[in-house]
Amino acid sequence: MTQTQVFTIASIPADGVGQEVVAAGRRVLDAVQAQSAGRFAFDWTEFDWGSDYYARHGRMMAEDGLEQLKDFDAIYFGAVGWENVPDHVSLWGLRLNITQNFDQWANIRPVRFLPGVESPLRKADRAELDWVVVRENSEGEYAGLGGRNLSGRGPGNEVALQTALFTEKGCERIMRFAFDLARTRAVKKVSSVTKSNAQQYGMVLWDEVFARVAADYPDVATESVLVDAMSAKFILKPEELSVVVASNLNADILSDLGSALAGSLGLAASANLNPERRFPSMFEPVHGSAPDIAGQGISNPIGAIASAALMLDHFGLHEEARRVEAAIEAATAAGALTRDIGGTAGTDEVVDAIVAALGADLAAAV
Ligand code: GGG
Repeated sequence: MTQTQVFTIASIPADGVGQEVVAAGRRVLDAVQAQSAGRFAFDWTEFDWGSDYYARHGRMMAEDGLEQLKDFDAIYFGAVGWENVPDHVSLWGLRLNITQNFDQWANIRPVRFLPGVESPLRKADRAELDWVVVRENSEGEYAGLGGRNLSGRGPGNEVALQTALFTEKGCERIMRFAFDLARTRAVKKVSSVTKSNAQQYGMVLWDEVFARVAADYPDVATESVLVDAMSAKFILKPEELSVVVASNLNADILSDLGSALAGSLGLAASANLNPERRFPSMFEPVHGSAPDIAGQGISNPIGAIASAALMLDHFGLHEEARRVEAAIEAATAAGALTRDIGGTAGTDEVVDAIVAALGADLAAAV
């Protein structure tokens, strides 16, 4: 008898719709596990960290939270942000605490157009659109460097510094990651997002490293585009995109634009990777906690489920990852759509459709 391979997963649903979409992703992974005939299993541990935890303990996660997480194979995350905690406190206290301290320096955010989901882009009906935003996830504008001072001068005189950090090493590793990813794709191209006309230190270093790294990948096409022009390109010429590499803030903004163009922020998946695997990587939908719809059972689970597919890839379960992605497509094509993408289905109905599609594809294969 073959031994079951066990993957340990720390789940942190955290705030708002994070609770519903993590539960949805777990249901899909339960189905994948059940269909594996004992080949592999997921061993879940759930952590109740987040803004409710903050209300009880005055912090977003346990003091030794990183120690508790460090030996898991992966972290499955929901969303962070609630009205009882200032946004910068909740973000730095939980999500960024994990991404920064576990050196999850590569954040991949695929932009996928799904059948049955209307895009605000008319072009999406005519062209095959599929690109991935690679976000530098450890430094740039999110380095957390700066401070506030001079408040003693009185009201209206305070000063704040928010300093972006660009290191040659940080730029080089994310760019090599982007080029290696481009080599695995049908269109071998990397677009670098810059703003070096205005930001003459950090972004000029970014451009120089990009040119140097590009020279090692002569088989991959390149372009360097200002962030303002890139946002126009996302809308006007998205068919020219394959891998888009950008600094922390620029990539965050562009990936929201990308998922909105695909139909909804609720669809977008992401993986925060520590490629060296010194620490667990973290998988989460791009969207936040959505307080306006939380607890109503209507949130879109697809971003979280597609993030679970990225986690399967991370475990080396590539066939299963493709099956989950195909099941998502089958569900949307059949009209299992939440309200944000023009349907009337609730979260559970969409999960039911995805789980059914997984079962149907397995039945067809035997
Ligand atoms: N699941 C992603 C999430 O909770 N995001 C909350 C957020 O505000 N993130 C800001 C950022 O990642 O830049």
